[in-house]
Amino acid sequence: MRNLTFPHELVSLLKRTSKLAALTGAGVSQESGLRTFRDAQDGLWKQYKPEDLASPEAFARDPKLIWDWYAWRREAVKGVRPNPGHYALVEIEKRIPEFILITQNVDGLHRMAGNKNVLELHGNIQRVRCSDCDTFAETWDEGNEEVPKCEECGGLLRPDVVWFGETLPRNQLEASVEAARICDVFFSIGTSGVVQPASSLAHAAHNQGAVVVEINAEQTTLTPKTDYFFQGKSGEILPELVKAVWDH
Ligand code: BJW
Ligand code: ZN
Repeated sequence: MRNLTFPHELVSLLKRTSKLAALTGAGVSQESGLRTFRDAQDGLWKQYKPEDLASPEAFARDPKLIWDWYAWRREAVKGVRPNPGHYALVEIEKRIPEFILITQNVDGLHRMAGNKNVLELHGNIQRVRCSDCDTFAETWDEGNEEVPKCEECGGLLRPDVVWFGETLPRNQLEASVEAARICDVFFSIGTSGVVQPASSLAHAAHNQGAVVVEINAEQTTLTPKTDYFFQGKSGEILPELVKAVWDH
């Protein structure tokens, strides 16, 4: 692992800051072995673009295809564990009085790692609900030839995630907007920042005067607006940052 040094002003700011909001994306789970959303897909799913599968139109056109894609991803998520980046965010939550973790990830790894104050903006892949009446399903028959149906109304079951063109869970979005509005420091970690409205949170935080810190393997459209940009893996940079700020 590289030996990272962090600017003194950032270390000193993080020591005294009381309001920090962190937005995470698929890059944070990459080191747990999950593909990022915009990475090329594997195996059976190589021929599809994820953007073309994550929509109500795609589900209406071919519900079985979409159900199978999510069933495959649910299996992939079951076998993975949080990585050092997730655990570093747990350490940060313990040290910052008003810490809020806003995630676009549907994999549940932040809660598994131990973060408490988590807003899941795009839902959770392990939950399944009816596409007609919204009733949650506790169990369903995965091995069926057809998409499993709702016990209440017979509607098709679907993952409880937010697809393109759908609105985000209202309470989670409102709390995220408020966190971006009042925070002193905003972290954007492992997200390409191409999906609205999540990506506008960092810009809102920047516009209200928060210090914006980005950690990403690549530069993004947010990078020019950040106060600090650290290029690399969040599973390496976040633990080093925690050490530099609080382990002295
Ligand atoms: C690492 C790393 C390591 C890798 N360490 N870093 C035109 C203009 C503006 C907006 C729109 C528009 N047309 C339509 C819209 C709205 C649309 C939108 O934003 N579209 C854009 C793509 C153009 N948004 C919506 O529809 C949203 N709803 C909405 O706006 O409602 C109001 C409305 C309704 C109707 C009409 C219009 C408005 C809903 C968005 C829902 C997104 N859902 C998904 C799928 C969830 C379920 C699933 O997982 O299948 O959420 S899409 C997908 O993208 C997923 C992710 O959460 C989200 C963000 O992706 P993320 O996390 O950033 O991943 P990647 O892969 O893009 O990036 C990974 C990053 O990690 C990269 O930068 C790497 O470099 C980095 N990295 N390894 C650190 N180890
Ligand atoms: Zn139903």
